[in-house]
Parts: sequence; structure tokens; C-alpha cells
Amino acid sequence: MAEPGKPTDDEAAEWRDALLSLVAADGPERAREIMDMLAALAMGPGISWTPLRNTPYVNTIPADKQPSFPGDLALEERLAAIMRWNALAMVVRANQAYGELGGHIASYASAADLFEVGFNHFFRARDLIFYQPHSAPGVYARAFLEGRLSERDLAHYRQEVTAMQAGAQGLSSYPHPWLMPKFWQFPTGSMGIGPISSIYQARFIRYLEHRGLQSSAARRVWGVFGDGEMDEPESMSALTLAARERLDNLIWVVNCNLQRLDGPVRGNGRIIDELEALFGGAGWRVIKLVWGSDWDGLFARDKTRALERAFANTVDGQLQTFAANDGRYNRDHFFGQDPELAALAQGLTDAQIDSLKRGGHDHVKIYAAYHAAMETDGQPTVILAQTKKGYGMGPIAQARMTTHQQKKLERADLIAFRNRFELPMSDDDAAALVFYKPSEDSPELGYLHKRRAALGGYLPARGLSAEKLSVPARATYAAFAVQADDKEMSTTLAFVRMLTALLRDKGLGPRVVPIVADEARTFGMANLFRQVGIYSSLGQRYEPEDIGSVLHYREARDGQILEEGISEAGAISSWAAAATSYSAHGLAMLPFYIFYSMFGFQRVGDLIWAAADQRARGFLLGATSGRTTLGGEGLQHQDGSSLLHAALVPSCRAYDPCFASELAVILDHGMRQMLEQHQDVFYYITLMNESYAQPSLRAGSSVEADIIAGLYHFQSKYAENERAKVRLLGSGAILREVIAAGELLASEFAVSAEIWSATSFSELARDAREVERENRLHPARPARESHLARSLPGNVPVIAASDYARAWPQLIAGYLRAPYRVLGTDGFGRSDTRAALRGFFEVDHRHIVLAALTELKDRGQLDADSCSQAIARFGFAPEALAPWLA
Ligand SMILES: Cc1ncc(C[n+]2csc(CCOP(=O)(O)OP(=O)(O)O)c2C)c(N)n1
Repeated sequence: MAEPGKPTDDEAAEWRDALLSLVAADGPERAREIMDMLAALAMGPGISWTPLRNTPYVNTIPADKQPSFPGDLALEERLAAIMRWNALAMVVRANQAYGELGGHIASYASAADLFEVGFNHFFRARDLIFYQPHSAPGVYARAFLEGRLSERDLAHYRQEVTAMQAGAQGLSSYPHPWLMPKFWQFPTGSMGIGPISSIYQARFIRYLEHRGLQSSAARRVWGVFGDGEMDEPESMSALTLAARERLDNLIWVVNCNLQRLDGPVRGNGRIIDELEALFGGAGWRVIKLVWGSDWDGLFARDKTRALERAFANTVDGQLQTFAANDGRYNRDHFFGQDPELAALAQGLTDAQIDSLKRGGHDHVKIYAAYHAAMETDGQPTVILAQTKKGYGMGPIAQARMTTHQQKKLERADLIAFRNRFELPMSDDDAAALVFYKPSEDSPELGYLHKRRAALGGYLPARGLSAEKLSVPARATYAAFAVQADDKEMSTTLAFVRMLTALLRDKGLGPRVVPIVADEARTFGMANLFRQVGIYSSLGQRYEPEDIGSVLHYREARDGQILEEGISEAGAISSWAAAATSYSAHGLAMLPFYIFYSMFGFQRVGDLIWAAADQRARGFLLGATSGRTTLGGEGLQHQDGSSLLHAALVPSCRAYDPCFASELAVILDHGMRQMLEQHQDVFYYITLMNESYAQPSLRAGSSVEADIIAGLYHFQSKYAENERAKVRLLGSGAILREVIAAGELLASEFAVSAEIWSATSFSELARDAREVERENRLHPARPARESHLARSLPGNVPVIAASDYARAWPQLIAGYLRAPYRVLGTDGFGRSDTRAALRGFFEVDHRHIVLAALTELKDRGQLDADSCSQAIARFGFAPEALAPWLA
């Protein structure tokens, strides 16, 4: 094959000359049209040509097309040098004081210029910015110069606890809205979460606009991410969505320093080429920002395109080695590889070769790339910026394999860094890692403030307020559930009825965001398609097959449902965007994402954790929940653990209601807490697909508060000739087995039973934990009682059963005074009828009866015969394998 710029023979030369003369005569636009026409021909049968997905390893924006740089270049470079220094000093100082704190220098060293051009020219105050996590020190360094963080704050990098005691602002290791709620908007420390979140944030901005809720006012979402980070499935999974939705409000800058933590990202290949093909194929505009301005002269003199050929033969591992070595080495090993290259380098000194910049370190080139991205119409843009990891950190760190972890620098290294970036400080100050801040009336700070003022204010900054949204009276959407009068329905159905009514509410309705991942029909939500429509930026360009039906599939530009297709990662990212809209957009929204509970926390737990970090407010509904309640679907669908995952997320309130009335109380409470009281919590509620008689909400002054607290007295079954007494706790669908067990105990075994609905074991445990701590730290005060202790006083044995692993009811074990036994569904799930599965997992009413009798036997209140008789009567097989072994 002919190499670029080198025709092999006369025929090829003729074609080449024809193209070049076409460009000269009619311009590149016409040349592109002709090429498109030829390409269509060539791709047809007979030739079957497939186009290359890669362009040469050079900048997409040619030097003669780049706009002039509008800033004060020298001043901006000085500012970047100061940021670099303070970021480095922050990390090294923290580590000198406490070696265990960690921290990173090399990532920001590579990204500093990418950030600085953004901050000085492009990142507007209302834009949403996702920061590469390991660059956090650089962002703090900027806020220090802006006067938003003090020197004392910088001295508390990665020391949030000590900072609190010292009255300083602790600086979190990575961007973190929970730890720095006025500063960071998005947690990006877990790789891949930032990229996918940024796409759904950009789409959510469009959603708000198309639904007439908020004008986007040309707001953009910027994301600066690592090239290593692109390997995360989450980074890649929504690229086509961004293109399909024509998200030209989204710009990614991938910091291609060619290294990750352990070594090269693609030692034997080129990550920039790989990403170019991938993003281009997904429909993004790709802008390669590979070489700095001082290469322009070399390219101009390189008539035979020897440089392009050399790059085509150089893999990233080798580029890293070139970056780690000096000018002499590069002259010998890069330019020395062929006479044409050697000739190009002839006019350069070794020092000049050493200082040849990569594109991502050249403000002028970065400006050109960002400027082009801003002008892009109808497509998201990715800028692939080549940088050097540990840029400017000298021979010990720049592009070294170990650079990611480098956090200690010796006196000589610090002085060399000071020299490299021409910082006006003494040797001793450099060695002492003194933070450097020019005076307030210096040109540097004047410029910095002026630029931010022109762009609308300082960043990052997280919004804290949104207007209060009134929650409709419960009777308007849940009267049927509160006064259910034993009508049969599932809690899923009850939820959908409540959601449907909430959507109709004039005030709150438009703020409700129903979200599904291709399961709306599964959960009986198809009626919503017609009622509120499915959001599509394109409207509906086809006549749906079911157009004649009352429930037809309706996509609309102002549609309200976010139907995310089979992407739980996408759906939860949409949920997080809506659940943080109160902060990101100052507009409170109320998302309800309903999903197969098995494909929630287990599948996308880290994204849920990130939403919690982001102080999300909204509802997650784990439907078809419970290991024995979703009978026939088999193991991979049957969830016995999601409530445990949920219990571990500090801002998550997790509930397992049995009855529609309980659900109504929880929804009402949650909405008020989040929308009226602005508390940073979210709710996880399990829903069942089992249909059964729904009792009305039990009367009683404290019932509603008790439902929220996690436990309320449902009823008691008294035995005639009572031999003993037990308390039975049940949650979710298994509460009905508990009720049946109570009846059996009272009628057939002369044991009275109090029956309690445990709507949330995790809420009970949370309260008990808090009370225990308070009492521990205040021994002289009268001890406070937890809701659990108040509800279950005395020494009556307690038996609990749920459709989840035993660890869920066991969350309260440590706080109960009375003996406590739990039944649960540990083990692998399987398919069968609900009755068969509940028998198999030993959570049905018969097993609950046996557990109660056994407890009473162990306390000496009953004899062993009672238990043996029950085993025989129920037909249990004592030698059968335990369900968790089967
Ligand atoms: C999900 C996840 N896995 C692993 C890590 C640990 N980790 C932190 S940085 C890093 C390498 C990052 O490389 P890259 O994205 O290329 O960024 P660079 O620092 O090189 O600019 C890794 C593996 C993480 N933060 N998150």
C-alpha cells in the first residue's frame, strides 16, 4: 500500500494530483463532495472498499485554520505554572507530614494546561464540569489563588477530620459533593462514573428544555477524563446515545498522557487512534490535539510527510520512552530513525527538541480545539489531547512508569521544578514547599479574576437551593391504598396507580420523572405511554404499530417518561441527573426509577453510591422483589439481597412494605422530606408482583410514624389457655406468612402472638445505633429508648421472617434484649410456585410456627414434643439439605 504522501507509481500520482488540483481550484468543500461520491461507488459491490477509521497522527485543526489566541499567553502560562506548583506542594506537604495520606501529582501535571484554557476561556459558571479525579489538587490550587480556599485549607488536603477540628475546610481527595457540598458538583473518583454521568446530564438538560421546564441557555457539559479511564464499560456504554441525541452541549477532553496507573494504556498500540475510531464510529466529532505549535514549522518543512510515517510506526510505549528522555535521546532515537527526519531536526538544538510540546500542553492549540468543539453543531465532541504524564516533574517522574504514585520530591527536584516553570521563589522556599500566591494587585490575579468574571463566576461551585415543591395531600393520589378494604392488588400495581395520580397533580406532576429500563410493561405502566409520553428529542417519526389502541406507544419531544432501554447503568445515571437537578439546575425534580430489584444495587451499586455522594433526592423502586415472590423467573431475577446493599448507603432509606397503605405512608413521608424539608436522602422501596387482599391503614395515632420508623403493631392473636407468648416480625410479602403463623400458633398451639409489620429493618437499626451511641456518650443522662426497644419491651421472644437473606432482619439483632430468631432466604434462588419456594427456603407460616415453638422449647416454656409434633404434622424432612447448600 502506498504510504501517505508518497505515490508509488505514475497512475497513483495522477489521481493524487487530480485531487490536489480539485482542492486548489474548487476548494476543500467541493473536494469532500467528490470524495463522498467516489466513496459511495467504491463501497458498492464489486469493489467493497471499507474506509479507514483513522486519520494521520496529527492535529485535526491545521495551523492555518486555528483562531488567534485571544488571551495573554505569557500570563496564562505563568498562572498555570503557579497552579502546578501549589498542587504539587499540597500533595508533597501532606505526605511529608503523614506518609499514609497519599495523593497524586502526575495526573494534574499532565492536565494543568487543559484545565487552565478551560477556566480562562470556556468553562462558564452555569456549565457542568466533570473533573478528572486525580487532578483535584490543581483545582484546589486555582481556588486558592481565587481566594476561595485559604492556605490553611490547602494544608488540610486529605484531612477532613482534622480540618473540622481546626476550623478549616478539609479538601477531599477527589471531587466529592458530600464532603465539600459548596464546591464539587460531581463525584468522579470512581473511574467511569464521570463519563457516563456527563452524558446523561447533558441529555437531562435537553429533557428539561424540551419539556418547557428550563431553558438550556447554551449551557454545556464538559468532562475531562483519563485515557485509561476510557477502558471502563461505563465510559463507553452511552457514546451512541450522546450522538443519537445530537448532544452538541457535551464536550469531552480525554487527557491522553498515554499512561494509566501501572504503565502504558496501550503500550503496543496507540490509544488516540483507538479512541478516534471508537468515538468516530459512535457518531462523535473527534478533534485530535496531538502536537504543539513548535511542531508546526517541522510539519511545514516536511514535504514528504516523513513525520506522519514515523508516528504511524511508533507505538505508545515508545512515545512514553521518548517523553521520559531528553533532547539528545529523542534526536538519536526518534529523528535519527531516517535521514529525512534527521534533516528536519538539524536546525534544532537538543534543548529545543527537549521542549517540543505535545498538543495538550500548548494553550494556543488547546484554545483552537476547544473553540472548534464549541462551534460543533448536532454532535457531541471529544478532544483527544496528547500530554505527558508528570509533565515538568523532571527525570525522576516525567513519563516514568512509576509517576502516578510519585508523591515525594527531594530538594534538588523541587528546585528544578521551580526553575522549569520559572517560579519567583527562593531555593529555600521551594525546598520548604511554600505555597505561592502573587499579591492581590498583581497582573496574574487581576487577570484570573477578570477572566472568571467574564465567564460568569468561579468554578467549581455547587448550588444548594431550589424552591420548595408542595407535596399533594395523600388523599389525592393514595386514598384507594389507605382505605383499601381488602381489595386485592399487588404493591407494584398500587405504586403505579399512585404514580399515575401524582403525574396528574397540577403542581408536582410536571416535576415527576418516571424512569424505566425497558420494563414498563413488566410493571404495568403501559398506560403512562399514552398519558405522559416517552421522551424523545425527535418526537415520533413513525406511525406506531398499535396506533389504534388506547394505550399506544407514544414518543414525544415533551414526553415525560425516560425509557432508557436495556441499560441499568444508563437509567440510574438518568435518575441521578434528575435527583440532583435541585442542585445542578436549581430546579427540583422527583424521579421514580422502577426496575427489577435484582438488577439494581447488585448491578449498578457503584452508580447508586455515586448518586448518594451527589446528595441525590428521589425514589428507587425495586420491583418484583423478594426471592420467593417472583416465582417463575428463576435464579438470576430473584433478589434476596438488595435491601442489604441499600442499608449500607448512608443517605438511603430502605423499606420493604407489605401493604399498599404502608407504601402510601412511606411515599408521602419521603416526598415531604425531600421536596419540602430539602433533606439529602433518597428512598429505596421494594415492590411485589404478588396480588393479595390489601387491608386499610390500621387506625391508631402513632401508626404512620411507626411505619416510617420501621415497625408497627399490626394485630395480635390471642390463644385460649395461653401456654406462652411470642412476637412475630415480618416484612414485605412474608408478613402474610407471619400473620398466618400467628393464627396457627394461637388456634392450634396455645401460643399467643403479637404480629408486627417490620417495614424497615435498616431504619430500626439506624435509630437503635444512634440511641446506643448517644447513651454511651452521655452516661449521666437518663437513657433514651430506641423505637425498637420502645415497641418490644420485656422478654417476649421475637421471631422475624423476610423474603431476603437472614442478614436483613439480623440488622437489629444486636439491639434487642429479648431472644431473637430469624428466617430468611439465604442460598441460590430457583423457579417454582411461591408456595413451593417459601417451603423450600423455610420462610412459610409452618416454618415460622416451628421457629417460635423451638424458641419457647429452648426457654423451657414448651417441651420438645411440641416441636416434634409440629415437624411431623407439617411433613418436614429433617434430613433434607439446607436451602443454602442446595
Ligand atoms: C473504578 C476505579 N477503579 C480503579 C481506580 C484506581 N485508579 C485511580 S487512577 C487510576 C489510573 C487512571 O489512569 P488514567 O485514567 O489514564 O488517568 P491519568 O491519571 O493517567 O491521567 C486507577 C486505576 C479508580 N479510581 N476507580
